[in-house]
Amino acid sequence: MSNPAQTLALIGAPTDIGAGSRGASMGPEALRVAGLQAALENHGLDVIDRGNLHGPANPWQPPSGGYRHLPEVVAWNQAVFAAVLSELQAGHLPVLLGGDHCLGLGSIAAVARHCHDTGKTLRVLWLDAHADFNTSGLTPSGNLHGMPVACLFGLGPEPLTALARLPDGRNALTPAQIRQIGIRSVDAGEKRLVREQGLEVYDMRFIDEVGMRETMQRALAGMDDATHLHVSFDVDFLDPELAPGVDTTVPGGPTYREAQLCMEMIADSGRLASLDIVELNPALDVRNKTARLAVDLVESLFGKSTLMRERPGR
Ligand code: HAR
Ligand code: MN
Ligand code: MN
Ligand code: MN
Repeated sequence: MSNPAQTLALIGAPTDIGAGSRGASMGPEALRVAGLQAALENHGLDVIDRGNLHGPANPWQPPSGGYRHLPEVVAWNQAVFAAVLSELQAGHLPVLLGGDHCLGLGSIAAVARHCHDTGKTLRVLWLDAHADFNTSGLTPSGNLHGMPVACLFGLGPEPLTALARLPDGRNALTPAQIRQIGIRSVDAGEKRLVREQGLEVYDMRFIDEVGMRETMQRALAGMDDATHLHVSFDVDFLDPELAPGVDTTVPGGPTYREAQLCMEMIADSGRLASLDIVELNPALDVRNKTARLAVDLVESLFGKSTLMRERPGR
């Protein structure tokens, strides 16, 4: 099965405005230096690099009213929303190069808008060590990269929830539309909210017990021709031994083979239609190895290994 859109548009969003450390602003360039475009072109994909979006500098201030840098986060997300929506409208598959994960709000809000406009059903896979489901009252840090999923559900500051609101007044996301995979660090209050909202979470304990194959079969179940699949790939999903170049490492993530299988099974679904690659922090990386691993995995996400053999049951 081929992907619904074969022209990829790379969109750089060089900011660390929602993070707890500086450096994710260098993420887009590190992914380019690691050869992202050429790697994807080698698999027969048409890839356009749109260059970088622009937005406010990081003022590095403490939280105010429960949020750090809210006006700047809003500005960056508005830019991401516009860029992602315009690529979708052009029939392209947007690949957001973050930047920290607060940008997942603008990206997925644009995808939800596009699905609303075109009658598609949205499915989001959130690959992350974290649930990113904090609110101003729950967050231990005020960092907005810990809150984008809650904002997409309408739980967050008005300028961000407004960006994620559909023309018919609904929020961009409901619990039925998202699957979180690889989760292993959730704050106490955040955990209560995740349960209350009924999020479908395949945490590391679940992956330990049932394996990545069964996990992905469940996460990808129930999609059809009308499904737009969005993957939000927070690089801290990966085990920090493999991927040290992130702000918030959490031990005990997926191994190299588990991560590959996860990506390969998404590729096999044939539904991938938009992607975020976020939280890569080159200031904390070792010889760009985390960026190179991210490129390797994204190749699998677009079917690198699919070329090698027919899989059973396809
Ligand atoms: N839960 C913590 C907080 O809200 C850490 C969030 C870290 N988030 C990311 N993205 N790195 O997943 O501050
Ligand atoms: Mn075109
Ligand atoms: Mn995240
Ligand atoms: Mn994370």
